[in-house]
Amino acid sequence: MGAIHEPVRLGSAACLDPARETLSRDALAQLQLERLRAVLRNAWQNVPWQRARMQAVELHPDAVTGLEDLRRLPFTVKTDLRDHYPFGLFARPVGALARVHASSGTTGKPTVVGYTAGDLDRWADLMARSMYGAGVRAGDLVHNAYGYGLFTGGLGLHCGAERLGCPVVPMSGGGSERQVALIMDFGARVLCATPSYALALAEVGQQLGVDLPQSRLEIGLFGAEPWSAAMREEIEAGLGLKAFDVYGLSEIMGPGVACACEARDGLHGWEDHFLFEVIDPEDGAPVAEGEAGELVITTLTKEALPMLRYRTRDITRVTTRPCDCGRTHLRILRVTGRDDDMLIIRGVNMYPSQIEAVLVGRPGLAAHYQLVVERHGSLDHLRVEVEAQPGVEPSAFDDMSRAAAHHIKSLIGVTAQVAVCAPGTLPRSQGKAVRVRDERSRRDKRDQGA
Ligand code: DLL
Repeated sequence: MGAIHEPVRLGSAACLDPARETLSRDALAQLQLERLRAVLRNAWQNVPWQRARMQAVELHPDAVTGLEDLRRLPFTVKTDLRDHYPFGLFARPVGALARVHASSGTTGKPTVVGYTAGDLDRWADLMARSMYGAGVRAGDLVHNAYGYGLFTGGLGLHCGAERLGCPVVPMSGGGSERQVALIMDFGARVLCATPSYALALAEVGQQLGVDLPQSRLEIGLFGAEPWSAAMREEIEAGLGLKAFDVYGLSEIMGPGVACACEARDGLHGWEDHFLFEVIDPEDGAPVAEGEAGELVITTLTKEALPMLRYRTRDITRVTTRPCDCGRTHLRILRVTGRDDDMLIIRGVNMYPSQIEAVLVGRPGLAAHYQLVVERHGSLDHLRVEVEAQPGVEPSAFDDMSRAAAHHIKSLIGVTAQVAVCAPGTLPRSQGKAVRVRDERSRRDKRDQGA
């Protein structure tokens, strides 16, 4: 648990929608089955590609008798959306949509997602439910520093806050000095941002001599990228608030698919709207509850873009154990990284977040870091660049580097060269942080004369 410990309110009193949020597991499964049939019918009737896939495994929506029938369907992956760019997997004509969003992706075409008015309505409800679970209440001023635009973060949090009855300051990312000034002047109680941008705001506050921990901020809703427990403590100390993890992805809805409650022991995944599976990423087989694997999500109520067994690439564990808060919906434990972010350094598999967990909080080191993967001859080489905290003597950098490399080796098993650098030298994020600089492909391109 983080730096701030507070008693947890027990029971359903702290739910926005207690009837739904505390349904028995049996009642939830029954509701899921009814909704699964409806979403399969929607896909069958309106998305020819989906119907063909159902026909191929002889799964007619009306013949579904149990949730396990879904397992007969193949997975959906991101490239399926790209292959049907822009609207080929939509179950509604473009004219019937209320909004589109898209995620940029690093290569090729963006992934485009669409919403009916009903989808937006349910999204706002779920986002409001998530925020309420984290302690946000009607009337709280919400400073929203997630990017507005095609990214789902800005508008997702915005509409959820409005649905809850909260006034919103629609800042978007960037312009950090102004953000700090307005947090102080307006007296926001809630900050919404990526964890890396929240940390950047804390730093700018310090540089400006503004005492952000003394501001009226009390709650932070941070997500859209992996972040460690150590990072949470840094952010809480730097901003003087309690930090909550919020998870989601555009293909499924956007933010608010899952969110931490006041117990902060995992993120409740809203099972009345989504069906969660965890699979072995290698062979697609289900893993036992509590085991790490790839999260697969089926939307149960999406009209415009029903997603069946979508492989998120996110690695996590889930539990259906009762939560202290009284909610019955399963909990997704911290998402430690994406399958496709995994690095293999001389045969050792690792995620950038593991390095973060080792480095952040070590004496003298700041929470600003970047991983650089290079190729030395035929071998991959990992260099970790991490900033020293302001005030640390540069003469101490070498010893700090050696100590950090030793800890990385003993805790993760990876040999890394650590370069402790001066404060302020690494790039700061305004949204999702870029944690890995892969210099291998650059070298390859140079070699090919590109
Ligand atoms: O990042 C939606 C979002 C916005 C979530 C604001 C939370 C807050 P995408 O841009 O489609 O959507 O990226 C989705 O981001 O598959 C994860 O890999 C990662 N991600 C999202 N939330 C978390 C989190 C938004 N809390 C991808 N922890 C997902 C770790 C997260 N990773």
